[in-house]
Amino acid sequence: MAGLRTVEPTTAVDDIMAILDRDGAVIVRLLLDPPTMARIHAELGPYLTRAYLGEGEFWGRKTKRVAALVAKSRTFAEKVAPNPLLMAVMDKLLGPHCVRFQLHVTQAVHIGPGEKGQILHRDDGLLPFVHPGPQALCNTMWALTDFTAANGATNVIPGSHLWDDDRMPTDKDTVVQAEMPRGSCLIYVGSVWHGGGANATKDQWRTGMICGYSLAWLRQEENQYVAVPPAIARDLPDQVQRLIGYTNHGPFLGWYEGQDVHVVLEPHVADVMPATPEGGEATDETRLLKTVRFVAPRMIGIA
Ligand SMILES: O=C(O)CCC(=O)C(=O)O
Ligand SMILES: [Fe+2]
Repeated sequence: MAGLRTVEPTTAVDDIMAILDRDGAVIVRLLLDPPTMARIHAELGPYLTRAYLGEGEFWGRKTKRVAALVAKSRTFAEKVAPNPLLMAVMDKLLGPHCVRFQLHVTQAVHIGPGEKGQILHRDDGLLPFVHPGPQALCNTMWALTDFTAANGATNVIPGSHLWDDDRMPTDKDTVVQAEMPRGSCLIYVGSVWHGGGANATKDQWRTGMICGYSLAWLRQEENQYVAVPPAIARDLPDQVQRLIGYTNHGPFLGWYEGQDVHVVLEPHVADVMPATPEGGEATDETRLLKTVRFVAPRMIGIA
């Protein structure tokens, strides 16, 4: 049974892909520097303080969760979500199955002293795909504090991404913890079995951030348009706007008024497209809409 490998940020993407193919997970050590992580921690601090403890076996009872991280931390939006190494990995992993990939979920997971281990699960269990199969999503877990065996470093079963749907984890399976210093990042594909670790410390909180990506023709786990509404998204870098979903998948999926939904973030576009004058000619915008309606069914072979 494979272990959990740790690589450096300078490691070739193909080497990272080979580890992901074999193990379903890999740790990238110090992918961001500790001062950047400290800045994110400071931006999220007030939200973590105010957050409620969870309820139940999955969410934990001594664990706080804070989502919508793109809206709450500018540093997360600029440095974590579009991280170049992660973009390169997602390009290789998800790229072959989509025109583009998207941000799927963001969530800080703040595990308190005395918390039990989270139930092991597959993050892609939310989607109706058969295992094994191509990855529909891939999540990452960033260490905002050091992740140690004692404070609840994420549990992973290396190699379990290849299991079929009938196989469940048992005591015989080797569970490895993703121990890593602050600023490091665990990349784990959607089908690998994993869960938050138990926090056996008396006084340490283990703080991590989930940042996940999925094929952009799927529904996102976290509704990014509500989490990051246009009024906030408008100020983000173009790449991040598109990553969170403010662009179409190919020409026809996710459009707004027949156009690339990115227009809602552009300053010259009215929030709602005006109606054409009665009996008037189609404007460029309405013409586009008609083209979409006409062409799309033919493209998928039903007309
Ligand atoms: O907190 C962790 O280490 C993992 C959390 C997790 O897997 C989840 O909430 O889906
Ligand atoms: Fe998970």
